[in-house]
Amino acid sequence: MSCVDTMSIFNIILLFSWVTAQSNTYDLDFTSVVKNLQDELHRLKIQVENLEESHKTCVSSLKSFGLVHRKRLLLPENDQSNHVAFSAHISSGFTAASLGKGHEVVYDVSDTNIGNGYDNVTGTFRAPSAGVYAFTWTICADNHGEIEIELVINGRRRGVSHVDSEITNDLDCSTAFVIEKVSVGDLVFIRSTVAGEGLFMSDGRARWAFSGWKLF
Ligand SMILES: *[C@@H]1O[C@H](CO)[C@@H](O)[C@H](O)[C@H]1NC(C)=O
Ligand SMILES: [Ca+2]
Repeated sequence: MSCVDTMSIFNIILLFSWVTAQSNTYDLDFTSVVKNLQDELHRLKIQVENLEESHKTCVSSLKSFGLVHRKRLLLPENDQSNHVAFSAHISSGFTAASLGKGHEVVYDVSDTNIGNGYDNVTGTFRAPSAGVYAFTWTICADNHGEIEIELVINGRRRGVSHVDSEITNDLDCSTAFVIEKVSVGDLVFIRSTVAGEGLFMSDGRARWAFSGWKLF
């Protein structure tokens, strides 16, 4: 079933107004003209009524498809303009000395970057759109490794985690999770808060990772 084009109703209403105006201005010498116009007017009235009726039927049958179908009609499935999700990891192990204190962690491999918000050169995620986002990160200490890491959103600490692996051949990982409302253009990254010590693992066994996605 196809919907009645509302423009055609408007066109008929315009014509209807014009016909009404014309019939008011013609004098009695044009009785036959007026009669023709009245006939035409009557025909158009019926047509408008029919269109209104089928428009009503059309709208109620669209509603009966339910919420999911109505959403699909408004938002095509291939519309991904609002989708944001990224996931990145560090490609190899490193030392505390190479990271240092107060430095941004760069996850050099982008696994997923829908919306292109994550930059694998700087390590910063820049929110492509406003919304409520989930962020998660994992840190892994290798031999004698210890570090504290914070999640920074617009310069403010929004999460923190710590690993400490004192013993050789020991391995200690930590995963943290934060949900935060962000505005478009907000900057989100992971940073070391201390100098740390020892080694950090990021390989086939366990790795440093940073992910985020827009919930709604
Ligand atoms: C880093 O990001 C660039 C630009 O998005 C991409 O082309 C490249 O494949 C990424 N590199 C890795 C190792 O993920
Ligand atoms: Ca320690």
